[in-house]
Amino acid sequence: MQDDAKKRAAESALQFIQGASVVGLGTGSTAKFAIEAIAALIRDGARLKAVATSIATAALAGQLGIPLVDLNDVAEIDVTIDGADEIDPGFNMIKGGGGALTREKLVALASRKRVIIADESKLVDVLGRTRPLPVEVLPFSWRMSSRLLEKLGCKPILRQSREAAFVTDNGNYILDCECSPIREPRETERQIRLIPGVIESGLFVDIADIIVIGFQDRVEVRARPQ
Ligand code: A5P
Repeated sequence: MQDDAKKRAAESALQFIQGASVVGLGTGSTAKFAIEAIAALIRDGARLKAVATSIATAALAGQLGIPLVDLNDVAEIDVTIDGADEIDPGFNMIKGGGGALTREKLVALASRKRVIIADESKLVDVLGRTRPLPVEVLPFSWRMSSRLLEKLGCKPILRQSREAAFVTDNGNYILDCECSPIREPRETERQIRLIPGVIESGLFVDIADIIVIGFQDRVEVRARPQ
């Protein structure tokens, strides 16, 4: 059922790629539905190239026949469609449940339009209630970064994968930080980014332009409040 809602949101988001030539492809189970729908457009003759936000997404896009291009080889991305872990009423988000937050943020920042797709379970009143905040850190100094995150009031846990530290596509670690509630996402983001060894945080502020929310029986398209 949740998959139906994700798929509904993903398919509705395709309206925003009309006229685009370069699209950003997000990461995760919701983005996967958008990637499949974009592949279908290309099979039907759409002339699109894509920038992937992760190795997993690049592999999926490659299998589906989507022409990929490196972020360094495009001046700009027309529109990016990606998922989210939590979205607050101001369109601030937590992302990085899949560990792709750094590339996701870079691709979003290189995009003229950012469309976020999600099922209704991702809507929250305050960030940090249902999910920890992922922070990507250099392995060399992860314990120091972790201690400094604790000083900000967070409880960081090193993400594990098969009994070893999870390693991102960039060769780094993820600290999943319980810092609930995140009432001032912009300020929290600023403070986290000042910590030595932090590569990127999963707080996405002023990034989502449009959110497309899939419900069991409908889709809602919302534009970011100004
Ligand atoms: C990947 O690192 C994340 O930012 C995803 O975009 C986010 O976790 C949403 O994933 P799902 O669509 O699988 O919930």
